[in-house]
Amino acid sequence: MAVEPVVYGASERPPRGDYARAGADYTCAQNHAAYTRADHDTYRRLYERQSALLPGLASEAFIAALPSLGIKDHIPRFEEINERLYRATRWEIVAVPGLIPEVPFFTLLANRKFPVTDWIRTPQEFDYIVEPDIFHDLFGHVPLLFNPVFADYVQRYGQGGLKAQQLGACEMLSRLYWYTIEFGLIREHGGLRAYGAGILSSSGELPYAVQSPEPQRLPLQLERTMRTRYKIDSYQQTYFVIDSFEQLFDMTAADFAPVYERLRGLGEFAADERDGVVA
Ligand code: HBI
Ligand code: FE
Repeated sequence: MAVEPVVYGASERPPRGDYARAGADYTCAQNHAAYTRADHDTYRRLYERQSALLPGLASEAFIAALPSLGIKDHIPRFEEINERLYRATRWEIVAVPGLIPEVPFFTLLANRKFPVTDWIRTPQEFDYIVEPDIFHDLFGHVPLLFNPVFADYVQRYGQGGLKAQQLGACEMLSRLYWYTIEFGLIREHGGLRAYGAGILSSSGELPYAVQSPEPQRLPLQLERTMRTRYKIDSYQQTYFVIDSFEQLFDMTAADFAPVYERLRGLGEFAADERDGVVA
């Protein structure tokens, strides 16, 4: 499909986080003409800096999948990515105005739709932004949706989320999302590599998560992970390590209801609490 010419700032930029433009399922249209030259330049610069950091730090599956994003010198049109993504794993990305409530989020994932924030950070926020913007979602999350095993895990996670919501267990399940899809590490060739989007889209946290002696790294274990609290505005103090994406997929085959019951009676771990078991 020929890449259509980019039109700059042809229409009013939707105010960041303007949820009035979203439908009942919290999705909205990506107004590609509304991005300004500065928006496209920010995307290009972020992509350039982050992709240069990947060798030796990002998982092989991520590095292999990244070119599937296609465009790197301006913000891609979602339909261009969806053409390839749907062919690869029957997933598609949908535009959202930002973070959305858990049930609509789980519902989209359960239907193999990944919500991608449609605005980009300002040049002033180049190095750090707390909430996920289009670069975090596209660069961090979308490439691994081209990986069939990981793509099936994310859908299963969404289906599990809808069940967790009925059991009042969203907080425990969101820790699993946090410590895998957002901040997960994987063992490769005897070393550690990042596969979590929050690490892969961060210029500072990528080397920190994989190389720093500061944080603790534990083997991913369902109950320990679901009992471990996390912080959203600093580097992680605990990372959980898997051996393969199959391990993630197989882990979510079980019914989590009895696990939630068992965990409800047990205490939680602080984000930096050490218990001696090292990955
Ligand atoms: N909304 N757009 C968006 N992206 C997310 O990653 C996201 C969300 N809402 C809720 C959420 N993540 C987490 O609470 C999950 O753990 C459920
Ligand atoms: Fe994310």
